Amino acid sequence: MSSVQLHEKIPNNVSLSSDRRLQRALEEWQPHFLAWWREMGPERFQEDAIYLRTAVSVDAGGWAHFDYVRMPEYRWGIFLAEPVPERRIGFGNDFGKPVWQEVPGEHRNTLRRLIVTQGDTEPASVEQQRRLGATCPSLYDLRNLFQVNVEEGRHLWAMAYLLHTYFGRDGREEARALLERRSGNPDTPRILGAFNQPIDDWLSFFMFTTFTDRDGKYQLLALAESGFDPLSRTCRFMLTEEAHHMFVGESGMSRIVERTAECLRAGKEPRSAGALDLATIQKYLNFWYSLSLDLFGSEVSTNAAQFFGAGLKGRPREEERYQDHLALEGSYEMDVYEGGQLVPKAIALRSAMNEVLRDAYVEDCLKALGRWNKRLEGTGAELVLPSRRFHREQGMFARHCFDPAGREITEEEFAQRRDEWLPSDADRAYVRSLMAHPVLEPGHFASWIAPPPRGINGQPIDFRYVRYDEQ
Ligand code: BYC
Repeated sequence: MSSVQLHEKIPNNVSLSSDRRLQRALEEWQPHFLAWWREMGPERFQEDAIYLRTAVSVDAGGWAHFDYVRMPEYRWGIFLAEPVPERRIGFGNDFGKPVWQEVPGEHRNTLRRLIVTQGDTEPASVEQQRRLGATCPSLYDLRNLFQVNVEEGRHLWAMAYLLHTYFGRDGREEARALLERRSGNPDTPRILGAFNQPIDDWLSFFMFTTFTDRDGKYQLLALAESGFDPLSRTCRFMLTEEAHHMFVGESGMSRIVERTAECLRAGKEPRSAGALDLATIQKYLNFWYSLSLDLFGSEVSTNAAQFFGAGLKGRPREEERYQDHLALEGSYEMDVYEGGQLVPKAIALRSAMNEVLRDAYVEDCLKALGRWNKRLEGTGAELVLPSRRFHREQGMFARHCFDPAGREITEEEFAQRRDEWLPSDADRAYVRSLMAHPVLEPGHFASWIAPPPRGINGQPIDFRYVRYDEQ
């Protein structure tokens, strides 16, 4: 097993000290990262002690250590999952050949683009969430937010490491640019759509961590299959952290839905009881789910075919789930536009890889929804996933309008009914009014969210997860 160097300036399990040039390059990047964190990381609470989990080893059981940490002192490190001995490329044109430990020249640009796109999302999400501390529903939730934020920071380190190590000068420039783009800034936006949307309230935060982090899970699963072994190992370790982010989203939403269900069962209108009504929850769900569907790219994509053919980005759990790892002959049936009409067509499987990945994602989202709906049992109400054609900005449905059931409608009808389906200004104002103040008393929770069933790492629910103003 590779040993973990925890006490170096940059904690790592990649023997960083044996490569002085790389170590120097990353040590030069580190202060820029910290300056970015101070400028664009969480507002307030930077000097407070937060009960955080830090990666200390990469083996299955004991990689996490919990303690109070000030966020700027978090031990952001470089951790790769253990190598799989004799690993071979699992799909595409080079199927069966040994995996690459260096970047093959012919795949250099494509691979760099994939890594930059992945890397760009990590700081973006921290920027999007930076103001949430001011309206947190409890210390428990505040701590979870910061845990997600520091781990996104670590994921940024993971991608910056790959760029510095394998892409020379271009890689160093790209790593700097990851710290320079800004979520939502029209002049220097983040690369992907969903990462330029503000996340200024906790309903959006929990929807984002349920649906957008779940895109992260599927993209990481696809990149974990990569023939470029350092990327695969990096993504495998990131997936262990990603699971916690989805837990934060899904359990946060469950607790919101539980509060709403309590009101409904008691015959109270949720808004009158300081909770969230189901119509508002559904609209936020529609919004974040549709933006997250966009993150899988076009239904028919030559990029996706190229990524697969080159052995750079596979299908989740390629070896166990699929028999044909070349995907040269199969096809995928989907409706496509021809002469303005949607008609069923068989698309060459490699060109449909974005849709294959999106299918796995949708199936996983349905499971999350099923768990939320369990909380609503007995109320006669439920939440649903809208059609994947609804409110799309990428892919073939982007130039058309659909209602949430997937029925094609005119632009005028969409504009007229938009506020029935997506958060209106009034909905956003209501959500903001519910979340106007932070709840910072240990063990207390805002009116719109139920307490969690248990605390973090065996601690009680009223534990001081954030020791604010104690420095
Ligand atoms: N917004 O063939 P197309 C995560 C661009 S989340 C804006 O349709 P392709 C996380 C595309 O770049 C996971 N632009 O798509 C979660 C291309 O541009 P160029 C992040 C978009 O290339 C929460 C053009 O449209 N990881 O980790 O097959 C918190 C046509 O491309 C969008 C990855 O995404 C969009 N939504 O697939 C923190 C994995 N969609 O080349 C973190 C790496 C597409 O014409 N990225 N475009 O300039 C990829 O695998 C692919 O780039 C994509 C797109 C799946 C995103």
